[in-house]
Amino acid sequence: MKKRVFSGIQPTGDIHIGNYLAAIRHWAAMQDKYENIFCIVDLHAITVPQEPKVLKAKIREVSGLLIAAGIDPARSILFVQSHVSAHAELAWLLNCVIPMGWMQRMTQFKDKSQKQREQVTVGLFDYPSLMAADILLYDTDVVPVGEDQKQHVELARDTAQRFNSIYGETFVLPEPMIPDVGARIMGLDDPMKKMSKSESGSGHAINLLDPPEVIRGKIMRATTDSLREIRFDENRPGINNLLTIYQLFSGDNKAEIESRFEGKGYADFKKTLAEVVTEGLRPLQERYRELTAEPGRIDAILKDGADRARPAAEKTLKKVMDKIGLG
Ligand code: AQP
Repeated sequence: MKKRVFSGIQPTGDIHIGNYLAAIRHWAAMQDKYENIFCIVDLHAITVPQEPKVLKAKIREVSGLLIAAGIDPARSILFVQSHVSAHAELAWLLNCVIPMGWMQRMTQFKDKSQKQREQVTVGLFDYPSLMAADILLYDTDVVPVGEDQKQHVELARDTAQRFNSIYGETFVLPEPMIPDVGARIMGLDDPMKKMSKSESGSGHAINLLDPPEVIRGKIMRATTDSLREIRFDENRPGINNLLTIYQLFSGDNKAEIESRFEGKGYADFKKTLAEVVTEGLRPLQERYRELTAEPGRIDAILKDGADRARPAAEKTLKKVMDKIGLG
């Protein structure tokens, strides 16, 4: 029996190479090894304000990008979270099991609530409970994510354990799967901050649909340091981040890369990096254009995905309600 993978992505902002290198490309690569469910988590997206028309369009855009990046709807289930109501229902039930103290320790809420200030919603605080519901509904074994989501997957596991110990064996305990390289891609303008969709600076992130000249401009302006040596060094976050991006797109090892750029300047390295990233994204961009030229194709894939996800989700929800004594 193959293990089950579940992972999600928010249809917010522009999907960037951090999302791609740490999560999406691994999802695509592991499709034969695991049984896969990938979810466009629109209920998570509304934990911060969204423009309704933009949100609707982003759901299609992100779905199209996942398919263009290699998620095969024949081998994997791809669907939109709000199309399967069991996600919101289980989140409520888990709210009544998760202690407040666990939620108060979540660092992403602390970071995001500082950005939102007076607009912070209860939903933003409750985000990890909904994420636990997403994962636990499908008897998930493995959750491939970037480093920033590790704490939330651990909370899902702790929640499963707590529920099982109160009500008896119910949930499978999920494990996070974090890549060894590229688990946290940093912003090009500020390599101390993780690359993020919600950062506004035009030089912050390389987006998957950026044209070559935009990619080149962002990389040429990327923050480095006043040293000249092109070497992997965690104490030099700017150049280290660019080299990591180079490593992941080229597939070469660190020693090969360092010797290739020995004695070269930052400008030469950045030009080559821009070419490698542009070439790495070209097939994905072409497939995305082909896919979006066919009206209704993405909607049909998403409907089929929800129809395939729903029975498993409803079965788990019913089991949980029975255990709690509801209905
Ligand atoms: N900078 C990053 N480096 C590595 N992995 C990252 N991920 C996000 N940013 C980086 C991973 O991408 C997957 C999907 O992300 P998401 O949209 O569900 O969640 P997020 O972490 O909230 O993404 P962003 O880009 O930071 O968006 P905002 O600004 O809206 O918060 C996840 O596996 C995530 O770990």
